[in-house]
Amino acid sequence: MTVLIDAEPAPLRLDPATTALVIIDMQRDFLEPGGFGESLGNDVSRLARAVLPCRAVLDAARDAGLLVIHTREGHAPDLSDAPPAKLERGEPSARIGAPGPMGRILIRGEPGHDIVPALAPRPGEPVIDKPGKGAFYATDLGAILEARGVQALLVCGVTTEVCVHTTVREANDRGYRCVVIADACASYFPEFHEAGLAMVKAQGGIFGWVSTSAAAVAALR
Ligand code: C5J
Repeated sequence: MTVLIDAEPAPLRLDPATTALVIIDMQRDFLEPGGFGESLGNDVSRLARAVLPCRAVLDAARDAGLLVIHTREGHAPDLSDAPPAKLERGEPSARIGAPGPMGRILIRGEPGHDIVPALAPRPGEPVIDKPGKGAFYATDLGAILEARGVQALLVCGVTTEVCVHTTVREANDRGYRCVVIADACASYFPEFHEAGLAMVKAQGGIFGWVSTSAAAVAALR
């Protein structure tokens, strides 16, 4: 059975059996004080608004039997998967790998790398650890989606114009229909959030569709 999701630039018909929810990088390092986001000088409180809408879509997706995938941006403790160009940015005391209040910044296995408790993955839900901004780069995401016959993605998470956008662009080029859930995404820069969403749906949906958590939940119930 297919469902119709209200979206821009136009409503989209989806088959829940071939649709996955992808929640991008809802990690303590980005959402809580003392992590990577704050080390870059950002006001991390701006991302909190995405948690409840994300949770609403997550609950509806789980109830509807969608494949749910979580991603985390981070690096190996020896930093072997982090390019120098990424490592050398920022104040030396607050760079990737530096010690912080939630452990080493953006390092796998450290408390800051965890997904926030409200959105904790359930056993069986794939968690994609990615060294880059896009969730397809240097990960198994493409193979997982292909193996499950996925054709469309509902995309939530942070930040809108960085990891959400990069992932949607990668997915769009791979042929996936992407629906970005506007209020379940957030940015440290409200104007970048708005511009990022506008870019997705412009030109007839050049990268995909934009919808809301309420519309996604209504479609999946
Ligand atoms: C950033 C992300 N903003 N998850 N990462 O560095 O968007």
